[in-house]
Amino acid sequence: MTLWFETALLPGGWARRVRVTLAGGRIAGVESGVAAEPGDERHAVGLPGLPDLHSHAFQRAMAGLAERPGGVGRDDFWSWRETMYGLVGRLTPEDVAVIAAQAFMEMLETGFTRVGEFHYLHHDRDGRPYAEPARMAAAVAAAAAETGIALTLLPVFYAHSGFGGAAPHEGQRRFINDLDSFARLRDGCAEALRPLDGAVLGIAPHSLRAATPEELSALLAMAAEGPVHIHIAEQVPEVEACLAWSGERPVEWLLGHVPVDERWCLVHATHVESAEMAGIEASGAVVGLCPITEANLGDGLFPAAGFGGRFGIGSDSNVRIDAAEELRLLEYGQRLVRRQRNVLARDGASTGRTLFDRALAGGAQALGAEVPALTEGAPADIVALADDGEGASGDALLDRWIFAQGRIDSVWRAGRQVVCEGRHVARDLIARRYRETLRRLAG
Ligand code: NGQ
Ligand code: ZN
Repeated sequence: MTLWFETALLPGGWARRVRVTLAGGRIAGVESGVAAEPGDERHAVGLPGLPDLHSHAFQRAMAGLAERPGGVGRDDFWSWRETMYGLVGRLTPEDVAVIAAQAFMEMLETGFTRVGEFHYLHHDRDGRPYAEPARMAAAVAAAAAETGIALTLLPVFYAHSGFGGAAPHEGQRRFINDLDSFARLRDGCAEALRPLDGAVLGIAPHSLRAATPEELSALLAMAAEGPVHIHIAEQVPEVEACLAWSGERPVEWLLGHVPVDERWCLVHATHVESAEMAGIEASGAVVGLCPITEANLGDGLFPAAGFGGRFGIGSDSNVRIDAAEELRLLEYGQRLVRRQRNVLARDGASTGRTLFDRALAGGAQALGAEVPALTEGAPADIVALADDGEGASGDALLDRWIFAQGRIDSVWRAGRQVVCEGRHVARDLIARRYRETLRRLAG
């Protein structure tokens, strides 16, 4: 099959009148400056698909349902977490498959073609492992297969409720493993990924709260290659608890005690000082920024303007799934605190182009995937923006999509068209099933 774009972003920059031939899930050839041929499918603007490097798909089921202050005292991240644990207590593997399919479908519709699923809901409602330990991971994999999104599965090791190996809480019972049960779970995850095209298996110590230094070393020995993700320094009380435990800040502790390198994704890294930022840069690790969730949860703001290292974007709690909006909010947070414009633009490119390129490269690195590109031999993971008729060209097309108006028309993943005229090809079925599941969970 051949796609023809009026304009497309190629590795060397923007080109006009571009023919992209797809074969076997990959790009078999790219020609620019050519006319469309009969039978070519014509589109306006071609882009590589973005990676969504951090998701908890099941949390999509509480989107918009925690937006009133609950109980007594201050409403914050920790009270939100109690609400989230309430949802965790009720979900079956069938529910998780349905909810994840809705989330993954929405990701594809907004231009994400790969997701990093930071997966920690492992056990049954009593906290007992399922007969197949990776039963829940298989539900996530089924949702990826159904929607077509590429999956980097990050099975999460979670053993404690706080620094220094504190015992887990009751609300965390579905997450908990020791190193042996986790090794079995990870084998089950590898099995669950086998039928998927382009899947990657990583590993994720949940946070420095949930894994001890000894457990971290054992996990790194267990997964000698592949991505390593960890939540870090998202909340001020977490930084304070880390200082009390170790005398060091979370990122400072991690960089000083663990061999952090290009395999690593430091999710959030919100509360960092300049020496910690320089350390992350030097390590080659990716910072996993989740601007919508970080705003929603009142986490704070990562000082992106002073950071020269690698980053990608994630939809995290999935309270709202929108690739362009994540990038826009990342820039707007910086504008609001610095009272400046175009803070993250660099190398003479526009802000939209800079954000897009950095999130593409950083996201792919964090997910252990090739950097998506419209080039021969690359996976055919392609997004087509509709023509808005306003005459923009080049980087201004990305600026319009991210900061103004833009509409995704089509998405191909591994050469298969999964979004057509802005809608996932299985939207009716996936969305109907999802609504039924949510009504049942609410009832
Ligand atoms: C999570 N989410 O694991 O889903 C976490 C909350 C925690 C975010 N950090 C739980 N956004 O960190 O303990
Ligand atoms: Zn998270």
